[in-house]
Order: sequence, then structure tokens, then C-alpha cells
Amino acid sequence: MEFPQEFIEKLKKSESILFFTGAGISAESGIPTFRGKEGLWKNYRPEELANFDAFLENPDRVWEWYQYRRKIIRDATPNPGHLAIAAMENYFKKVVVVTQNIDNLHNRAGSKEVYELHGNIERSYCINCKTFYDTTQFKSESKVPHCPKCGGLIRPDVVWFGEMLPSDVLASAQKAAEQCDICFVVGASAVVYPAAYIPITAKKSGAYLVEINIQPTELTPLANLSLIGKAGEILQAILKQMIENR
Ligand code: BJW
Repeated sequence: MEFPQEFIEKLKKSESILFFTGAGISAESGIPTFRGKEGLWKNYRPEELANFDAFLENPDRVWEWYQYRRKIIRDATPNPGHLAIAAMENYFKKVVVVTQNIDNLHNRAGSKEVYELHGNIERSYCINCKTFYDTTQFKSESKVPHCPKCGGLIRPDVVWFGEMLPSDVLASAQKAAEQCDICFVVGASAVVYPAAYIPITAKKSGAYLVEINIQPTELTPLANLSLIGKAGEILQAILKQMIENR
């Protein structure tokens, strides 16, 4: 894969890079993305399930959706895209991953500084007493579990529409965006806020913005470089470029 000379020079000179990732990076691990046909589950769109009202209205249905996704995620493994990002730590002073994904695959690939903006599917908590649980203890529950302490409903520790993102995680992600030299936006539709402000902040703060996606997005006009194709293939090619640059 050939890259523009300007990008190759940027790679050589940069010390601090940020990867902002979305569901598209995990698509090559077999995890469905949200938008488009494959995001549908039993004819529900994610927007109809990923909110607190939907959970209160039918907790078993929302719990079942998450159990279905947990199974896919547990069977999945990090793909060449996640692995290339982790390997970039050998070539740059600072590599930060800001992910919207809840699938834990960046951590499993070995990335060290990962900010999960929308939570993690393997954590749960009681909506009543706020006790946290490792979700593996509810592995075989097909209906929503109740808190062993107070009987409240247990929900996944993820961020649904209308909910605040964890403020410490968001603050760290924003700081990394302000300080990075290159910001890569990988497999993200960039339509969900405030997460989508991260690459915008990076660009406004002077970073070189590179988008990697199988199709253009709302962010493409802002990008210095748009690389159209599969995340795993393009990230591996960038890693190869880094090895050659050495
Ligand atoms: C490939 C590929 C391959 C495929 N290689 N690429 C400002 C403006 C407008 C609206 C808002 C705003 N600020 C807030 C809002 C409201 C709302 C929002 O953003 N709405 C818009 C959708 C209209 N935001 C919120 O509600 C947020 N909270 C909030 O703002 O709190 C403040 C507040 C509180 C109370 C009152 C008022 C304000 C919370 C948002 C939470 C989002 N949660 C979800 C679910 C998480 C848990 C779970 O997983 O179940 O997060 S929704 C879902 O979307 C999930 C994702 O992280 C997120 C983003 O999706 P993502 O990752 O981009 O996936 P896709 O499917 O959209 O795209 C995949 C991409 O990959 C595509 O582009 C493909 O082409 C590409 N691709 N294969 C490379 N192989």
C-alpha cells in the first residue's frame, strides 16, 4: 500500500499518537457494527435498546440483547487492526487509544493506555444500590438478574443514549486529543456525541487527522487523509511503513 509523502513524513516526526476507534475496527473480529443492516437484532435498532427507558420497559429483552452480544464478544479475538495499534507502542513515545467499543479487544491486544468512553460489557451494576459486578457471574442468566444484595435490576456498565459519559475517562481522552500529533479515526461513523468531539478537538488543537474506514463519513471533510478500506489491512500497512521508516 502506497501512502502520500506528507503522511510518511508526519509518521517520522510524530511522538504522540491517538487512535479513536469505533465498531468498525472490531468488525473483522466478527462483531457486528451498530448502524446499517447488520446492526439489527430481532428487528430492533440499537437506538431502541441502548437507553434506560427501553431497559425499564422490558429489562429481559435488553438483557437478552447484551447476553447475545457478550457471547459473540467472548468468542472473538483481537484482529490485525487491534494488534497493529498495540504494536505501534514500539515506534512512538506515546500511544493512546480512545475507544467507543465495549468489547475489551484493545486491552486484550495489549494496548496499555485505553480509554473506554462507553463502558465495558463485562461489568454490570445494580440500578438501585450501585454495587458493581463482574458480568461473568451472570453468564448463564437468560433473564435480567437481580442484585444479590438489594434485589434491584442489574444493568450493563455501558453508556446509553441520554446518559453521561464517565467524566474522568472523557477528560483524559480530551487531554490526549489536545496533545497528540496524529489522530487516527478508525471504523467510527462519527455521528454519536460527545465521543465524536474527540477527533474534532484533536484537529482543532493542530493534530494531523487520518480517517480509516470502508466508506466516507461526516468527518471525512475534516480529515487531512482519508484511507478507504478495511481497518486491519490499512493499520498493518501503516505498521509496516513504521518499520521501514526506522
Ligand atoms: C469499517 C469496517 C472495517 C465497518 N474497517 N471501517 C450533539 C449533537 C447531536 C446529538 C447529541 C449531541 N450530544 C449529545 C447528543 C445525543 C446523543 C447522540 O449523539 N445522538 C446522535 C446519534 C444523534 N448522545 C448521547 O446521548 C450521549 N450522552 C450524552 O450526550 O450525555 C449528555 C446528556 C445527558 C443527559 C441529557 C442531555 C445530555 C451518550 C451516547 C451513548 C452511545 N451509546 C452507544 C451504546 C453503547 C453500549 C453498547 O455498545 O451497547 O455507543 S450507541 C452506539 O453508537 C455505541 C457506539 O459506541 C456508538 C458509535 O457507533 P460506532 O462505533 O461509530 O459504530 P457504527 O456502527 O455507527 O459505525 C461503524 C463504522 O465502521 C462505519 O462508519 C463503517 O463504515 C465502518 N466500518 N467495517 C473500517 N472493516
